[in-house]
Amino acid sequence: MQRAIYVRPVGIFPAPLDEGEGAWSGLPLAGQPLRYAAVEIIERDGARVKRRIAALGDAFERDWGRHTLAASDLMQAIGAARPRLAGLALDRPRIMGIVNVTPDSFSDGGRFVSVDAAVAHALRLAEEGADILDIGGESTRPGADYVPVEEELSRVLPVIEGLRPHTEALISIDTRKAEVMARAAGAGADILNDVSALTHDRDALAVAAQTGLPVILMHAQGDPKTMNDNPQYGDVVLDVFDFLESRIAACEAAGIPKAKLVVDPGIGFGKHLPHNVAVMANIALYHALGVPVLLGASRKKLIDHISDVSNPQDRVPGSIAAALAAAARGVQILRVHDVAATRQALSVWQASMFGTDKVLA
Ligand code: 9MG
Repeated sequence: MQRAIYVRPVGIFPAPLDEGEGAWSGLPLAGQPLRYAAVEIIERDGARVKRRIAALGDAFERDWGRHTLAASDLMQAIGAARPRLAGLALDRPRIMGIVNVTPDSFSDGGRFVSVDAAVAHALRLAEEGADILDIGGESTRPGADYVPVEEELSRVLPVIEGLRPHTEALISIDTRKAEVMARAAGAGADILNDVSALTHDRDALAVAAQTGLPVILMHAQGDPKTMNDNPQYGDVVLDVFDFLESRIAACEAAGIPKAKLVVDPGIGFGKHLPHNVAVMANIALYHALGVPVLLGASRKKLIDHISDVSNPQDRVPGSIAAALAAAARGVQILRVHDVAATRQALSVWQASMFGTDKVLA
């Protein structure tokens, strides 16, 4: 369903270390040490979309007519601290390291197809500072072929079983298939990461609910095989919001509480360059969904489109730029290939942003 009003926090800045009583310091952003100073109010009526920036005072004083309650609910959702995700505090940006257990992975060329190599790679990412290890056995890069369930299970289960006793990092299973979700949960996975937001497999909602695990709901338009042929949107930023909001509602109706959900706008999934950059520039809008936000831009094609870097392994600087821009907008989880480089960049970004290396250590 299409919303009539959306609110995006803008003017995001580090919270003053000493927020003296009565001192104005903006409004809180998702329980992070960040504040916002203004909002973009977006009104939508069919194809008509009106955007305007309002200072917080104006936003509160103005009568938004029949939208007043909705606007205030959205601002409430933007401000609320997010609960821990599988025990992980989300008051600072967290790193999800990518472990592709696929022969055709788009960026590591299938280098980690053997179980031992995949486990060793994952443990190295954990050493380098990954909070979450995302294990995937089906490539979802544009044009990728479908992988049968038995094949996917044979790729990911031994890796999860091999990893579980050796790391305290959280393990997420990147899959669209209900059976893989259930078996991965049994093998010790902590989080489900579904690029189809539990729409691909008709059993996925029920099975995800049964596992009791948190779920990452990603937006995609179409199936990986053909998704980037001709993606169509009214307004990509708002259409993605509406889709994610409807998937949160579907999860809640299926018994998955909102406290266990994460949303992800799905960079590159049924999106061309203008769609991807619009979503990244407006990513703070998704805080109004009231759940943590994840961004996965690492080594993706959009970096080539922007900077002309055809080899995915040469896209580390662009990947880090995307991650830092997202962190500055309060995005809680960054899905990356290059954990050590991202960790270093985030640490320096945090120190420069907050004036201390202690704030988010
Ligand atoms: C599996 N996978 C590939 N890209 C992704 C992204 O951007 N987000 C999430 N959640 N998963 C992804």
